[in-house]
Amino acid sequence: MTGKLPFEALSVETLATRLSTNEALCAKIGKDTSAWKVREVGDGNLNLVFIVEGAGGAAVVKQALPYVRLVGDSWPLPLKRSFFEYHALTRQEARAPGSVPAIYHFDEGQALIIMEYLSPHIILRRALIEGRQLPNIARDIGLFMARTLFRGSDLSMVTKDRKADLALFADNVELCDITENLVFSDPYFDAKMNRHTSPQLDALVAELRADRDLKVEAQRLKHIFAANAETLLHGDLHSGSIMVTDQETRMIDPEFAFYGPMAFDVGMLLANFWMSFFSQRGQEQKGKRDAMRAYLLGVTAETWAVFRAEFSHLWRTERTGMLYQKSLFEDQGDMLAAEQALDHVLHQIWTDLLGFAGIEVHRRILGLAHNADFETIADEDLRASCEAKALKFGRHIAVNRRRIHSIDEVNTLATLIEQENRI
Ligand code: SR1
Ligand code: MG
Repeated sequence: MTGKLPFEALSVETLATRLSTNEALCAKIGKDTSAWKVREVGDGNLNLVFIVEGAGGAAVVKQALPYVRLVGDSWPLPLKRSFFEYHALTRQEARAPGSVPAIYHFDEGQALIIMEYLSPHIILRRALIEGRQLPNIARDIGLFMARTLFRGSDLSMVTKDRKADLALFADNVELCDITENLVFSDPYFDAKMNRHTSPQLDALVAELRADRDLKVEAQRLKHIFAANAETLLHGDLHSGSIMVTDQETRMIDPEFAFYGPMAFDVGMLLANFWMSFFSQRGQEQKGKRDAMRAYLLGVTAETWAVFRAEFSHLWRTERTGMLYQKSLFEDQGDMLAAEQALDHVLHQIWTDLLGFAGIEVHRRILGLAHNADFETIADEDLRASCEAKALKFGRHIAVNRRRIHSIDEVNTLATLIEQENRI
């Protein structure tokens, strides 16, 4: 298959024939296509994902579709998202080695990426729903975020290179548009594709949509998201974009990558841990989840601590970009000025991440794209009760983000809300 042929979606039936001459794939899994076994495993909202196993091994073939898979061809979406995913993966590998799957081949015309089959990894969201406590995720994800966000910014990069990269990713317009609408706006009015657990949440949803402070804050955050091209973001760093074993953690699916505020990836990620925390009560049929809840709050605290420590380390050792130049601070013997500036930068990330986290929680309960943490709770009253607590938590951290000073404060709030009786 070459990039010159017109785009055609692969299928389980056609994949072996169409990729039989792909050298990278054959080198990985073996040339004998009669031995290839193909499964389609995509459970995300947008793309096709195949696992192809041959006599010599296995690989993943991911292909974008010209529309949103979750909705269908009534919602067209450009194939070029695959181009952005490929380029984001190469940058993430360079900036945080070993944190993403290895890439074997990219075909722009067919919008497909052939990459490493991660096994026995499973999606982190799935592991958390099952109540599994992964020992390394906070460390691995904290390091990934600090390294990619710092090294993709003007704190580190040569300005000319960063501006060229900024221009490249600026074309990922349609994926940004999804986030701008689905995350920041739709949850706060009666948008067409929204849904929520009804009628249980109706009153609370009406209350939130009439909440002036919340709506203004959501739009202030959207303004930061759209106008603050600080670094190359993953852009969709939730627990469904991370694959894990007990030992290993890999980040996948950066098709939403673009230059935006550092706090966005961190906030979205932490929101997904807090949502997992509030969903645990709905998963307790097979046993209490007290230890899991404690684990999840520990993960949020450790992730933020690792992020801060690594970001601070990079600030002190790799600050080679045009921002906060060493020539103004350390080179003049003024170490404290550099530390003071670091405090400001980290404080801004902290304040903004709380806002992004709050609205990420809201959009997963009020918008189009829900998450399995809550969706797998079959008892709707129980699900609504878990969701209501999460909504209340999200509202508090978004609106009060400038008055919250530590992750312990946030986790105490989560614990108090979890223990309250509501609905
Ligand atoms: C229409 S796409 C809905 C969501 O799926 C992706 O994973 C992103 O999170 C997006 O917001
Ligand atoms: Mg995805």
